[in-house]
Amino acid sequence: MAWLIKGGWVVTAERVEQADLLIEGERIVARKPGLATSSADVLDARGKYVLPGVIDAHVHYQMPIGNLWTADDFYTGTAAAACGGVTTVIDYAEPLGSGDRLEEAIERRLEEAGEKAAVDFSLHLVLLPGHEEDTKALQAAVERGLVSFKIFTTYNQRLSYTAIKKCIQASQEIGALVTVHAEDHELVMSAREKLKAGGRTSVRYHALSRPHEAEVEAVRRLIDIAKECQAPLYFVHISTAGAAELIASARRAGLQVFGETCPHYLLLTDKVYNTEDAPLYLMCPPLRTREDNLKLWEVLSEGYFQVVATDHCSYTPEQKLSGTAFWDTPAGVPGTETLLPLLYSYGVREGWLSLPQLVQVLSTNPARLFGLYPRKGELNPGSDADIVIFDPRKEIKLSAEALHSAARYTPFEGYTLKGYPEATFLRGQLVYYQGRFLGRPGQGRFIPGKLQI
Ligand code: DUC
Ligand code: ZN
Ligand code: ZN
Repeated sequence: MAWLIKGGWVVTAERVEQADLLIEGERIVARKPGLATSSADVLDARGKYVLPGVIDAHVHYQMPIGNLWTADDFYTGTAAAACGGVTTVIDYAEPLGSGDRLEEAIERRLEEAGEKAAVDFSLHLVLLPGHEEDTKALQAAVERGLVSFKIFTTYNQRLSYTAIKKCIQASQEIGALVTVHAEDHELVMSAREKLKAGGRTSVRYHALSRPHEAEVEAVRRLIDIAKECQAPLYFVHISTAGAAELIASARRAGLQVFGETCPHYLLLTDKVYNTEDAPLYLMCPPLRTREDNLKLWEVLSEGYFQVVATDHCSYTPEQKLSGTAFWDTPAGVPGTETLLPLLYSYGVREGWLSLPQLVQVLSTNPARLFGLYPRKGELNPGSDADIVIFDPRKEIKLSAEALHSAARYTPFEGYTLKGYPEATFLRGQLVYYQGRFLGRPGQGRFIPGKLQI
């Protein structure tokens, strides 16, 4: 099967240029103006952008929490992803407890994802207390293609700051990248206890229960550790201006500190917690203020954040509304399908990001950081033919009805989008075209990460 994508504006991390793309089988084989062939299907891309497939570097599909499961499994989650121009997702292999062997957690997750995924996938490996000591298992994980580890400073899964230092050192020796959910546990717990003591337990108090300072303090301490170890460190879902500034200044000082933020932290504020729909917007860390939104855009625009991902963790409205307090409402929002069009409309059109920057933060940078480059994140001959045709003139009002996640709602309901994906190719196969998903479960492959040395 061959495709010729003709006459579009090809956008890469470096530039925008008018060129044709020739796809044969699963790969891109040529990129230049004026390509012609009689043996390929032709897609007319005039007036459209041709982008490398988006990589959502932070998703949670098919995840149990208490006696609930996320609404999206690997099939519905990745089908929705394809409809948003996302061709690779990075989910998590998570051990059941500190006693669970990492190898088993990895094989379990590979099987779950492999059966159902409709786009390609990679996995971060969650480490629970004690796993950081098992350097043999960490090494084996890297050899299996899991080149990034995930740790927490809060929740039951948390590692102490001392254990985190060991983890960072061990990972550095192996060459793996540590990614971290940074909220200081003591500060979160003390805010929670104060609210509980005052009877302020509803979701209205969610933002106060996980204060800005908790994120800022954890980021500050972790940057100090990264500096001491001279090691790289990646912060997931940064939500506050304070943490963003710390990451920017660490990078200015030459540290290998990486930052990720999410569309909800760029666009939404904690005002929604005063509405009836508050539970639908509950995620951790919580939404912040307009000033935080603006600082995050600024830091992203200046290149101090490397990745925008979604932390897609979807529940239905019924599941979200089943809680009674801020601590027992399932945390997380859907987002993968709307990642690209939101970032285009509110990032590129508003002047925060150039088109090459859009490609950097949604595709090329996550591909590089998580060992998928140049197979992913690039539009060169030899790269996988993961391609989005994006129509900058298509205007829509976002509505969950037109989306594909099993969540059946979007936190961005009613947002106006100018620019929307028209087609998505996954390794040369058309998996989405003009509103319709054309792929199938199990079509997605595990892409082993490779350390870049
Ligand atoms: N926060 C997380 O850290 N993970 C999943 C969902 C959420 O809200
Ligand atoms: Zn998290
Ligand atoms: Zn997450």
